[in-house]
Amino acid sequence: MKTICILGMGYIGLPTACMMANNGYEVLGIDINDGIVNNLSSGKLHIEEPDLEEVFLKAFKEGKLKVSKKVEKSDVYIIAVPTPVKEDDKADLSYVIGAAEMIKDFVSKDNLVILESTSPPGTTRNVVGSIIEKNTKLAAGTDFHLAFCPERVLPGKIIYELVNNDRVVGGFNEKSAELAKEVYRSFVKGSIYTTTLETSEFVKLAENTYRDVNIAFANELADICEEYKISIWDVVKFANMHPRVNILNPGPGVGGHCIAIDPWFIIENIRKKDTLIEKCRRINNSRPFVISNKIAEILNNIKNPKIAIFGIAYKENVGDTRESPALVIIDELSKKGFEVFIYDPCVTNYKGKLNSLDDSLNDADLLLLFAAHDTFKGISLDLIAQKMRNKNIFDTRNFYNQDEVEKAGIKYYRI
Ligand code: SAJ
Repeated sequence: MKTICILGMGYIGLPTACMMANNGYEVLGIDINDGIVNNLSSGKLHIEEPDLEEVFLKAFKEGKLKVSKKVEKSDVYIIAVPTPVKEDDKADLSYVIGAAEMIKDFVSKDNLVILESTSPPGTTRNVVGSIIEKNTKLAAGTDFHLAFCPERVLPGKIIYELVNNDRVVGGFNEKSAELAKEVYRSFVKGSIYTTTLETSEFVKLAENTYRDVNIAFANELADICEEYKISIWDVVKFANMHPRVNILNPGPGVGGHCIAIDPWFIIENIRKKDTLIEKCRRINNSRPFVISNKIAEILNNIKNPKIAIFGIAYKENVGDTRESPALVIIDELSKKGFEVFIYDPCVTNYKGKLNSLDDSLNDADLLLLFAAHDTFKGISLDLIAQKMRNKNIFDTRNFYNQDEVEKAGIKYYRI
């Protein structure tokens, strides 16, 4: 197998395409978005991610990675398109279906088709496999090979984790799994385990759900700690000194394109009602409202209150605002009549208005620290205090040191 066609040039498809192109394959990257295709075809990236530029430019300059809107005949087809969640909390498989439709006329005998997009169990077999089988009259597992290879990389560390993380590859049968394993082996240094299609689909969902449930637990503990007037941050720190305890951090909500979405895919087709998974999703989704209510209490007596929000990316040191709870907080605060100024030097593709540091801080009544970007460490607390009208910091990430904040004459509030 020498040629690979990858559908979806996003956060996962593009880095994967680069790695495969730099490790022996001729890769054709496909995207339905003209802007992305034009940019990549002229050597320009649309995603900010450490080390991505280097691997992309290598693949691009050596002619191993080409980008187009049109699928061509290949040995391997990899689908790496988004699977958002719909209003009814069910998976929106329209991009996966669209991608399968795009390749169905090209798949021929002995080709390998891989789904990477996080999907409800059964999607590889019943959606992707079915579309190809119906169209080609070829049988999955015998005439063509079918696999699910979920990505596990952390935004902000994508290239490192793409190479070093272990992978769990599901196959229609052993042959399909082994062939898919071989493709990833070209650049993955971690172990690659093989299993069935549905197990690997479920494993991916279980990983992200584990994190969501753990964060919901931390958020619930945070609320309880508040009643007891003890610090959740101390509780997490000390509890995690136990060798078998690892509580994650509470926060202003769970964002991003994975953890806030994937738990719904586990429960969407099951008979069991009232699941822990759904409860945890709802706890995490309620966080932006909890935070905005607390801010409203703090600023209760202030006329025409102005809030400076530091960081609206869904988490620290990334530029991605997808599913960011900050957007819900901004909406809530605006509805309550607050003037909200946004300072986020990491974010480049936000559709709303971003403000400068000065414009955000000048005469502000409260600084809300949402995403704990490293660059915020360089902004002195004295400068912050000097510019604000009323000096309040609400820290959702345990980012600031309370003593230092108070020494600068700022009132400090923390989850
Ligand atoms: N968060 C907390 N408390 C924490 C950790 C995170 O509130 O202790 C919040 C973050 O602020 C953020 C959200 O959760 O809003 C998700 O951040 P994250 O760093 O936990 O995860 P993602 O979404 O950036 O990446 C996850 C990873 N999954 C796991 O760690 C199990 C990554 O490995 C996956 O590849 C990725 O989802 C994905 O694409 O599925």
